[in-house]
Amino acid sequence: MLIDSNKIASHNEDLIKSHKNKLVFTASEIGETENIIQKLIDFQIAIPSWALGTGGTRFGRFPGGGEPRSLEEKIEDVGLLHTLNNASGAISLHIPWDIPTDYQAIKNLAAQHNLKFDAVNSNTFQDQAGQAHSYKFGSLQNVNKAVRKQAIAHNIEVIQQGIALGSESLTVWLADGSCFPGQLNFRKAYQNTLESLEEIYAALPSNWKMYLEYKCAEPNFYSTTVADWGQSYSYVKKLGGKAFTLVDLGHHLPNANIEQIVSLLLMEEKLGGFHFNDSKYGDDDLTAGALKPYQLFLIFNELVEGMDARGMNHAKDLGWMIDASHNVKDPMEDLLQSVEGIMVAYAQALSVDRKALEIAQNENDVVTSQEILQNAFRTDVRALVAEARLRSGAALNPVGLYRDLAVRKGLITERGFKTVATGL
Ligand code: AOS
Ligand code: ZN
Ligand code: ZN
Repeated sequence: MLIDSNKIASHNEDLIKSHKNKLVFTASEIGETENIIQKLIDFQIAIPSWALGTGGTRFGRFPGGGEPRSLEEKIEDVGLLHTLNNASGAISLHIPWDIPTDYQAIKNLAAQHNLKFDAVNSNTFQDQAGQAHSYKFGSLQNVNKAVRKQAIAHNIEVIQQGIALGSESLTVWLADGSCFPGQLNFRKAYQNTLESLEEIYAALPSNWKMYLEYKCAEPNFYSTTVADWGQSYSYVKKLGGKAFTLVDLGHHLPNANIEQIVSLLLMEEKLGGFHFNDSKYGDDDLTAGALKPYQLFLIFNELVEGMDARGMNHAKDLGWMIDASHNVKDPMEDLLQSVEGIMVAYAQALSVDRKALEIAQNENDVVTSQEILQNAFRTDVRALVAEARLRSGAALNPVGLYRDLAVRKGLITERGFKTVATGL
């Protein structure tokens, strides 16, 4: 299924008048907007292959129909999203859920949809059929060397897969940890994990990055071996210049100051990238910006400030990805909403009056500092995000057009109602 550019053009035609009115008003509020719009056009957020099907919970799963049955169909789905918003120009694969049979064909298909291959993800949190050793008691941390060797070999295999596709980074998320006090010697678990990571790191090509994701809990509920940013930082610092910490917004203890974590990791040159989502209780992967949009804005505020201070390219120098799971929504609609939420937060951060903020901070003018941030957050920047889409040939209202074109119905006709996405 493909979306005709004429359909996008006529959708935009219908909305253009009211859009232009909003844009004029936004520009009158913000002032210089061209620079912001260009940055929004350049910004791309990778879509994880596992977010295109309904995730479900351990209690049940309610498939939505027309879900991708293969890697090819996952690429087609991301292609549809990218056609609608021109902001989802990359896919992140999960090995072994997404092993290609024909690499060149997969690369060609991705290129047809203007998609790049973002970070490849390894999986040592599930046992696969035919695997010699179980990960029940951890992978890279395991007390049994044979298990560690198997998990290391898997990660190296994932790097090879990524090289074949033109990916340039590996994301390692470990379920490793313990369920009960006393189960694990923390120091030995750390040492084993470090040694294992060193072997994987040694297999990275010179232009690659390794992202080490942390998570405070789940699936282990007493300890996680890479539980927080300090622990991830301690590993990546020892590993070397190609290793970075990855921040998944859903992986913190309640009330953690994620924007401060981001700022300091950036300063230490150890921030690698993001898994965007939102959450109320834990890693429940709600739509990015659905619950705590002010937090998302504050995170982007630190990103823009810190990246500009280091002369970094916003679009290229960090890995931007969504990590989400969907129980009741059409996953494609949710992803469009997530991208929009992220873009809005980024646009708000770009509109912050940084000079005025710096002056207020240096004068210890707490009220003015807060006013500057809140003013940026409360200014409606959606017309800027829409304008970025318009200029790059995408839809003014992606979710609206997705519905008008009955994309899901088309996918169900093509693929059938009872489809099961590969993966979780
Ligand atoms: C797990 O909680 C992490 O967020 C992972 O990044 C990710 O969800 C997983 O690798 C996908 O299976
Ligand atoms: Zn994640
Ligand atoms: Zn997660």
